[in-house]
Amino acid sequence: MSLVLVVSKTCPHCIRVVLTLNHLKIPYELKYIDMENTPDWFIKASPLEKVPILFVGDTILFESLVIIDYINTLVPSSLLPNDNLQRALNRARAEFSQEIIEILWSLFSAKTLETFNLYMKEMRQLFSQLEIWLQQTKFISDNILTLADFAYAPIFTILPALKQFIQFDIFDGFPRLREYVDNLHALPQLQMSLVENYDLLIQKKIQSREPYFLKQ
Ligand SMILES: N[C@@H](CCC(=O)N[C@@H](CS)C(=O)NCC(=O)O)C(=O)O
Repeated sequence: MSLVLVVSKTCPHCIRVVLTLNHLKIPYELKYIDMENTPDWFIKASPLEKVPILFVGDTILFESLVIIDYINTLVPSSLLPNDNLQRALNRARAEFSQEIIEILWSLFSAKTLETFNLYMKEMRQLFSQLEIWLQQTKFISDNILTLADFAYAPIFTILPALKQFIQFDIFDGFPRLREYVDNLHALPQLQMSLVENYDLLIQKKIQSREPYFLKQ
């Protein structure tokens, strides 16, 4: 069955799907769309008008975590644990990453010091949970890389792209999380899943939101 993945270049939900396909060496066609100017065919195809969507033949899959779950079934060696409860836990921890994406983007778009501090507080609460999990296992849900880690891998790629603009240490007080993120960023599959001018695109996107920390 042919796989056609529709993404936008800076979307973390999309990069996690590209990464999973690349990691599992599954052939696919990639279509980029501009979210500022979405084509009609995309609006018709995507139930929530969001990327990513995956065409599996004529069937359209949406929701990135569901898509990577499906992709994982296409190969004999699964990235999910065999045990039903551990598999459910893996999915639950992957779901937790959705919350982090939301707050991270809000943090990097915050217009005032007050909202920035508010999002930072929320972010640090979520980080505390990740730090607890990462004290138990090397990766987010196991001592080996599992599907849940593919959910987290693209989230923090915006940090190296923005390093010249950031004067705060988001991982201060979270040593295991810092280590985990460094390990994820060292994955060659992740770097090859980012578009060539990714850093520049992220910088432009954040600058266009005129966040508080850029104005200091
Ligand atoms: N829960 C969805 C979220 C997808 C999502 O929020 N995608 C963003 C881009 S990263 C989007 O398409 N937003 C609509 C827009 O930019 O107009 C998933 O995991 O796939």
